[in-house]
Amino acid sequence: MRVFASNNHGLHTALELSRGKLQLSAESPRRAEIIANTLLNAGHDFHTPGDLDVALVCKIHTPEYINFLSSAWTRWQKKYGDDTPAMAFAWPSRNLAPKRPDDLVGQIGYHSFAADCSIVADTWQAAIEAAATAQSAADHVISGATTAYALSRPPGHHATSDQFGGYCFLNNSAIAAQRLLDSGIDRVAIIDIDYHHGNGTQAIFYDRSDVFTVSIHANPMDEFPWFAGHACERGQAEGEGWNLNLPLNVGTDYAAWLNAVNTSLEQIASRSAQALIVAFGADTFVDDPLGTFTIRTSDYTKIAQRIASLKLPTVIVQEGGYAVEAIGENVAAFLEAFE
Ligand code: SP5
Ligand code: ZN
Repeated sequence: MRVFASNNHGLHTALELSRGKLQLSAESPRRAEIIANTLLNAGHDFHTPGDLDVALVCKIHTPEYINFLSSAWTRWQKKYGDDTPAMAFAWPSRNLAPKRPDDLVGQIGYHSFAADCSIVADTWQAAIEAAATAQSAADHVISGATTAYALSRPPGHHATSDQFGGYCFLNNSAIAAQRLLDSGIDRVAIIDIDYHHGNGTQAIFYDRSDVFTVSIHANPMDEFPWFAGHACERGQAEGEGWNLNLPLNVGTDYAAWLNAVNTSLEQIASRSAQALIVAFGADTFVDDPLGTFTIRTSDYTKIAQRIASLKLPTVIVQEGGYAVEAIGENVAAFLEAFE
């Protein structure tokens, strides 16, 4: 399969607040290195992405968010003059005014929703190139390929139109979906099978019916992102009925996960989608340090065969997956079914 990967993802190496401590993020450069090495050894066809189309990104993210992200590090350096990652410590949560502050630190809170994310010197460059892998994978499918894979890092599905969080800055899957629509496709479906709810993708398309968003994930009553991902969230206005959440119990096994995937595929098949995006996180893996599901490497091939049976042009976009020693094999097992 054609793989789009950037050589500059490692520019983003950030800290996350976890159990009261600031530590190196589980979303590490090593993840993408191991995926790349495994896929190269398996004979996949590697390409670097083309330049990201700014007009495309502006259809998914707000101009003020793009301005903020592209200048945050320079402003942080000017303010503090050291190399400590930029993070928020206050957010416009319940009962606080959602008015954008002028000060940089206030704006970091305004433009984020979680403290598992931080901005370092080249976070913006890495995020641009991750989005470019998704754009180029969409372009490959637009030009007639049946499938393409974007080895996107940092991931994207938690990023909303104007907030980063959950290790995500630009919503790579949403950018790929918009690219497909802009090529003349009328309707795209996104199936998000990362362990965590794809809250950013849901929010971006919540009032639209041209993108059917589906997410299968650990119940947000128990897991990040906690404040989105319930089954009652079904879209609004023109988008009502065009968002499907299938929250699953902590500890979900392959049989229950497959059942949810089958439900999703039936729904997608009845929505006249002409192309599919798979937001693929390998954090459903049994040994994932962040997850609790018990999916095994060979299960990824079986689930991918089910998804491939839709016979839709498909763009696969990498999301999470933190069992780094197994992540390459898990991605390879998933891609294998599309060959
Ligand atoms: C793209 C993606 O998968 N993002 C997930 C972000 C989750 N960040 C919060 C993680 C909190 C995990 N704490 C549990 C640690 C168990 N050792
Ligand atoms: Zn995840």
